[in-house]
Amino acid sequence: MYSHDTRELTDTLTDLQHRYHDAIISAMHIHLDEHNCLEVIVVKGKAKDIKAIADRLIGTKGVKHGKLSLTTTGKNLK
Ligand code: NI
Repeated sequence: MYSHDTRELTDTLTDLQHRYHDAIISAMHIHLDEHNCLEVIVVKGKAKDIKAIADRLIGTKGVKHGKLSLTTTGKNLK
């Protein structure tokens, strides 16, 4: 979640998503109110790679809040 009032931040986040286009399957942008935007980004790949992408996006200066949620199709699931 971030404020789109900082144009540079919006550009930075978009640039990052293009950099990781191989892993990013889908992105949804929600205009929460007059200032704040929420982006939900679906990423597929190895956990360590996904964590690195999440850390980079969430760690970008100006991002107010971010959370990584992981799931798996792993063999141990029944
Ligand atoms: Ni928005």
